[in-house]
Amino acid sequence: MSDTVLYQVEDGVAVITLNRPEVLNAVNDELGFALLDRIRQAGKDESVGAVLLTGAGRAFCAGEDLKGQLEAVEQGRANLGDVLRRRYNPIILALKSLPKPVLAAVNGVAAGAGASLALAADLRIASEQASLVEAFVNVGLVPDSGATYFLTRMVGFSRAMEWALTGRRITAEEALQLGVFHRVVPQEELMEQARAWAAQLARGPYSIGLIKRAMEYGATHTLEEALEYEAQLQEAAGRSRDHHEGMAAFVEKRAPRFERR
Ligand code: LHQ
Repeated sequence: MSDTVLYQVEDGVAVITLNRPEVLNAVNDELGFALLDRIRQAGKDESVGAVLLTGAGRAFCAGEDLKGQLEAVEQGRANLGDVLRRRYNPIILALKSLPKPVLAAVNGVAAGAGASLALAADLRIASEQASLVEAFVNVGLVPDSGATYFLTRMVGFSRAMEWALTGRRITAEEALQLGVFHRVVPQEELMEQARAWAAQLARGPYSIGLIKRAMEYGATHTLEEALEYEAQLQEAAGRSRDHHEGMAAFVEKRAPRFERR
């Protein structure tokens, strides 16, 4: 397996680390496909209850590897639509459809498709030095890998347009104010806090996967559709052992012990 993506399971958390620090974890074919494999592996592994996605070195991810991209363009073998369909889009969909919470620990700059990766996580904890750059416009491209979908929903159309058209650096503080980052902590505390938060999420009930689905569905459907979908998922959650355990723990005034069943 490629060492461009590191994978380690501890405390029920699959820690996935993008690992090309010399190019700020820019994504080439090798890293992209390794990342997809690792996300799928975390999905299948029953001992994994949450995923923690981060980057090695001083950056989270600088997006597509522009050096490789330039070479491909000059050799006439670049089809960016294909790159997205084969590599990035499956990664984004794999993260969103994983029935386990995904926490991004944004340890530095997240640019272009690298920012989209952070946005595709369910939650984001970031260091004070982190930033987001919708860098696409700076290299003559359009926002991709879900940027148009995530940003318009997270910060509203007007702000998303400004970020996309300027390609300016969004500080951790600004992202925190707008709710794009959920927590911002000093750099030296980032991984410890991220691991603790992810481990806590991993101890959650079976319904966590359903919650992800319900929230995504509710954000893109009518009230009538959302109500019906909630009813269907609640029926499933209501039959889970963890729901029973949750009620029993409440009545017995103790902490629940969920089994993700
Ligand atoms: C890099 C990169 C990089 C290679 C830094 N590639 N080496 C999807 C599908 C298909 C095709 C195309 O695109 C896409 C979506 C996209 O992701 S498009 C957007 C691609 N990304 C960017 O445009 C971001 C480019 N990088 C930057 O703007 C800056 O590097 C940022 C703002 C991320 C960080 O700036 P600094 O902290 O000043 O670092 P730096 O620029 O000095 O970079 C450090 C090294 O990393 C440097 O290498 P060197 O050998 O000079 O030390 C950079 O060349 C390399 N690097 N990003 N994407």
